[in-house]
Amino acid sequence: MDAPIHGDKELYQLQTQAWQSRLRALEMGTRAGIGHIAHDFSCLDILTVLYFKIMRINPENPSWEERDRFVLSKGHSVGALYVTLAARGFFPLSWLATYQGFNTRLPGHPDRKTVPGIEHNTGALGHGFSVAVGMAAGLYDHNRKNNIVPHVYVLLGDGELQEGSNWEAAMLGAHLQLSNLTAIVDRNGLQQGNFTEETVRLESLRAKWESFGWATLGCNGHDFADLVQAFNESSTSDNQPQVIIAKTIKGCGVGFMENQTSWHHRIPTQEEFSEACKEIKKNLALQKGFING
Ligand SMILES: Cc1ncc(C[n+]2csc(CCOP(=O)(O)OP(=O)(O)O)c2C)c(N)n1
Ligand SMILES: [Mg+2]
Repeated sequence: MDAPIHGDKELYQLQTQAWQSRLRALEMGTRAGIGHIAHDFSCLDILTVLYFKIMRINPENPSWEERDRFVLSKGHSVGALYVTLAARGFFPLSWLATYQGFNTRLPGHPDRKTVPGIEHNTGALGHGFSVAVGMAAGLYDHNRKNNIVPHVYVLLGDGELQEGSNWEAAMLGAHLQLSNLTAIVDRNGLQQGNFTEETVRLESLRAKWESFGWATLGCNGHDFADLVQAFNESSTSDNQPQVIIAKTIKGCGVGFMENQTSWHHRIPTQEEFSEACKEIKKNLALQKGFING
């Protein structure tokens, strides 16, 4: 197992990693001419904290039995997962150039058969969460005999929560007292073509999860200190599953993409690509300055 990164520079290092991943996701999606770039930017910081700080994993042995598991229930954000897995060493960075190409190992939604580190195929919204509940139930140590119980993390879209199957899964997770399960809601307020609250209202989301018996936390999904604290706090629950409602911005990091419904399917033009690269590279350079300074 890789040692976690420690020390004062840790948050800067995580942030730098996330900017680097944004650049890769932008290049990958633009080259492929297909993908969900703005959605990737919404959850990239969450994935960076999970894979570089929180989860017990071993990229050299992706099927290590004691590993923590991650399920990307909002499977359309697979671009964010690919750049994170590659940066973490699950597969070579060179694979990213094949994203969504002919005979690629990196298709437009997660495929556990072709990509090391992917636990479950997703893409049809409203399914991944039920699978994660099943995984956590299977791994749960009912007799409290083992020191290490693998933890299951699952990332859900907020629009995805309009699928009823999620609430059946939430009920079961609480009933089984799955303290080894953490759901994260990518609460960007947008779904396909509109705002969630104008499509099917979700609020008060926190009260809903609480009433389903989940330990419920909120955080800023782009603030690394806040994210780390939320994950640490969530792990203290001993008889409840936990949910972190992470307030995010769809398109976060590229001004003209942020919070725009039009960026659900759009791919940048050459001009937009250059502008987006400039913005990301500026932030990347700033972060690197912090680390070196
Ligand atoms: C069952 C199902 N219905 C429709 C879709 C098409 N679809 C892909 S992304 C998306 C919007 C999801 O919104 P949200 O969960 O908020 O994710 P975000 O767009 O914010 O990343 C939809 C409807 C799908 N993948 N699965
Ligand atoms: Mg959303």
